[in-house]
Amino acid sequence: MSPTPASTKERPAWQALATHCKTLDSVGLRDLFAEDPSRGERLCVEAAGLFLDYSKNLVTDATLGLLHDLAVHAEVAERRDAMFRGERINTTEGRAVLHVALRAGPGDTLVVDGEDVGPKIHAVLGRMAKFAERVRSGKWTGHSGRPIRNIVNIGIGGSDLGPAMATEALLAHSDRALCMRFVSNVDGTDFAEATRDLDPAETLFIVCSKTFTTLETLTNARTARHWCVQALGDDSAVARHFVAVSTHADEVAAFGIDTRNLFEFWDWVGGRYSLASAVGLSLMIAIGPENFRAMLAGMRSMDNHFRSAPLHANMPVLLALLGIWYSGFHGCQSHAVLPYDQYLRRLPAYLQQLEMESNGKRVDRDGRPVDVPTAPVVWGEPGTNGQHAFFQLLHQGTQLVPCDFIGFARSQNPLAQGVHHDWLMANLFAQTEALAFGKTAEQAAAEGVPADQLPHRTFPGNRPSNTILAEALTPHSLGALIALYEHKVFVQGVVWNINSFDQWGVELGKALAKQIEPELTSASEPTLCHDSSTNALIHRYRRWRNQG
Ligand code: G6Q
Repeated sequence: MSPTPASTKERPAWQALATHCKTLDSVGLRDLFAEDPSRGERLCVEAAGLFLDYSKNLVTDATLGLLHDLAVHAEVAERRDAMFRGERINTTEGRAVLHVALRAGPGDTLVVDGEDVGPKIHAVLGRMAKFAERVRSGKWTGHSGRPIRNIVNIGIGGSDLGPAMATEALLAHSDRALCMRFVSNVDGTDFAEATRDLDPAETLFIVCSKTFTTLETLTNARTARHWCVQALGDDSAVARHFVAVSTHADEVAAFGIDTRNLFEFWDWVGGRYSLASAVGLSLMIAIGPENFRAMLAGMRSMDNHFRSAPLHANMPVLLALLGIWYSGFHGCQSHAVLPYDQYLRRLPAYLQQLEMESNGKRVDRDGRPVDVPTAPVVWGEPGTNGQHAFFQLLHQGTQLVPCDFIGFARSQNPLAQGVHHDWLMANLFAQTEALAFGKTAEQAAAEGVPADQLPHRTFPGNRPSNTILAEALTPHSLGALIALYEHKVFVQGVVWNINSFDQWGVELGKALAKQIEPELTSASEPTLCHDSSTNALIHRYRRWRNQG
């Protein structure tokens, strides 16, 4: 691979796009669809059971050609292959990035530091499956011999968002007799509310932490241990009510969890890319090993597509390039993810971490300033709820917000002979149409809108969106969807020439909190050396805290 130039903006492919963008000022989606009646059938791609329609984007064939050139010049294919080869592409942490190995097929070879990691991945998956079956069948009993009915995953960030999102997404495929809870926040309310109606004798905690040193997780885990031991009256209860997921057996043992109850993963699995590892144990217990394997198969199927499809017909590459087109050339600073499926309620939060923690960077892989905008703010809510709230801004606001609409042809809950679902999907299609084509003043006037109201009741259109459809929300399609976005993030990171796999930006606040906590709790008034705002806030907190 050739050394990457310092400036992304100065690259010929970027410059060509900048020039091209100016020529599109007067081109709208109405014209593009009128000029090419087959555009809606042409600008789409199907892979791993997902169908992507990207025709309602502000692009011409020339735009797509230039975006393709950008990907070629950024060596997307070469860098993708380096990731799959297990090279240490996470340079600031000196690690390989091999979450794709977690879902490789039994016969596939994926090598890290000369070792084929397949056998150990499958060994852990096998142990997880055995354990999950024991819990699901009631054979794994608590300290007092009662079967486990409640599973509480304690973890945060990458050790929470994936399993929490996927467990909710696959509720319809879950054992409903089990009660699944997720505790992440150091705010005691999270633990208190998650456990208030649970019987400790029937509750299993999964302490999920790659490092096993994370403040929030260890604080919650200690509280959980106290809650459990106090109720069951015996320290040895921990053995039946706590298991761990981590890369650090020593820390797990130091916490007091028997390492026979440890499900391990490896440092080449990044937190936010770890759902397919033992971090997915809570999910596997909820949906069963077979469904978990179906999710892995969905991921694998998207991995294979990403690895083999030509860049111009490669779904993650297309999503990535379209995102770059809007942030880099249209000034878009946010991106909405709009799942038209209530089960995907947590998907926007999951993708928020995936995209913003991976690509919210301002220096390139060599530490030089990046001279183009990187990750936008990712946000969203399920449809149709969002339509009655923030869609106003999407349709008529002053910002351009590209959107991903995600929907399914068949509902898990086809109430009233499918009436609910047909309305849901009618709304999805209607929104993408309204955003793209809007309503002109002439159309509104023809509908009888009074002249003085026309400015308020016209819709500019030209608001871009992708539509992702699958037949149904299943473990397989969810897996494909997750891998799709993982690879989208990867491609964007390559084009922006940033390291998508570190997260140094979360460290400073953590370090300061460690310094401030004793200042909040010390018996004597501390001497504070912060700025005047932080000092005054700490003083006020101490005053009010101690009055209560
Ligand atoms: C994810 C991040 C971060 C991490 C959490 C939890 O990519 O690294 O969100 O997952 O900070 O870390 P532990 O799993 O080590 O507790």
